Amino acid sequence: MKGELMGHKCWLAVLMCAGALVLSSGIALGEDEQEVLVLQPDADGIQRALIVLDSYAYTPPHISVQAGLPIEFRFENQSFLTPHNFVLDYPDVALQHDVSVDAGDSVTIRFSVQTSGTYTFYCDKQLLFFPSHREEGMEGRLEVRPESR
Ligand SMILES: [Cu+2]
Repeated sequence: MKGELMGHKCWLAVLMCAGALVLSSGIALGEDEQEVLVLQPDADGIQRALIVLDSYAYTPPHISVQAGLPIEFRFENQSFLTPHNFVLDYPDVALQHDVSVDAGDSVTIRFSVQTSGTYTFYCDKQLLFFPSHREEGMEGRLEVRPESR
């Protein structure tokens, strides 16, 4: 493309590409060498993520959010028959959720976390005497970054 033909739309495209690069750099490596999805607030200030539940994993398994800002998680259970859930059990910091998602279903929750730290979430579903889903490895990590000033 010739330079003199670059109108506003082209520059907008260039800016969006640069923005995409910045966004993709949000996928960083954690201390355990696994990918962490680092959420930034959308234009409306909400930090959003889609989390897929399957047997026996969350995708993505590691998510980083900022303390004090609203978080919106949409859970999609892609298992054919197996119900899963999303449990966060930290009453000391008012972070308690037990969200059940039926097979093929989806559920959206909104919450926020005031206290920075690393919190483990897991699925505690269990069929009869079989190991629980958590024992099968169905757990993940929510990292809460301190509020920026
Ligand atoms: Cu499960």
